Amino acid sequence: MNLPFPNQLIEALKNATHIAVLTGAGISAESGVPTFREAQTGLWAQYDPQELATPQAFRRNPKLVWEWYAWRRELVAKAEPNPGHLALVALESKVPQFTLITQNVDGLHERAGSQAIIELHGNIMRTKCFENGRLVNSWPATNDVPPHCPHCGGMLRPDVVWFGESLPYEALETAVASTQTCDIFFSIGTSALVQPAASLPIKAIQAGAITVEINPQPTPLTTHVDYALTGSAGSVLPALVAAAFPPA
Ligand code: BV8
Repeated sequence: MNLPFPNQLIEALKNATHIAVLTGAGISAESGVPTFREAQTGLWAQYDPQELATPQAFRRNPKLVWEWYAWRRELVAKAEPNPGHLALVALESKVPQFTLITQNVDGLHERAGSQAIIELHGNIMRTKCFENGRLVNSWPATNDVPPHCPHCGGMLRPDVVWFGESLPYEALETAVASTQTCDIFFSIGTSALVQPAASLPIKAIQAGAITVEINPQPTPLTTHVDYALTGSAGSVLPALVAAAFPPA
């Protein structure tokens, strides 16, 4: 791990007025939530997540897709925020403006205590009707898998953005706006492959922000950022925040 951190990066953090952060599945890896592209474990090893996370897959086999998300929901419910999530909460308290943009659907940033969260891809703990799009908090307990909407009888689905579906307009607009005004943009724990999220760090670079990537592996973004910090979010982030804002 890159210790000590470059002085210029530490100074930039200390003087930043607006920090924006994009996170991906990697920041939840140390909470025990498998990353999106890691081989799914056990029963799900035979499926490609990219194939399952689509409306076509849900129409073709609603039971399989519903059960995949039920398995993931259960796994996420047992997970706890890790030091990487908590370091972002600490960082948020140190700067005048902080924008946290996440591709993750696990809700761990919220459970860690982050405030300004933009969920680009929705949240696996919320459920909505596949037909009318309305959020549903409860439904009649039947043996139906997937269960049905109490309002229209349509099938229920997780409130996440599937491949081929548009991102929530407001969320994307706010995320793009933050790339234009932030002093520093972090890309943490993402393979930088999924669009349009992966275009956010590029927009920040074009707007003149200082850019930082935190990832144990190189990504298509690595050669474009100012600082590529090689390592896990759970160890690099706490060390970086402590270096820039030493405990009193
Ligand atoms: C859309 C929710 C308009 C569901 C997800 C250009 C423009 C627009 C669209 C496209 C485009 N080109 C292609 C498209 C289509 C598609 C796309 O991007 N395809 C890719 C694969 C080429 N995009 C879409 O369909 C988007 N829709 O743009 O609407 C539209 C409409 C119609 C037709 C066309 C366009 C919707 C995308 C959202 C899909 N939904 N999730 C669910 O979760 O089930 S995306 C999914 O991937 C997850 O949300 C995940 O967060 C996201 C990104 O993956 P990562 O987070 O990066 O995770 P990954 O496993 O890949 O990587 C983990 C990283 O962590 C690795 O780098 C690893 O090294 C690192 N790591 C591991 N351990 C650690 C760590 N890092 C730090 N610390 C550690 N300890």
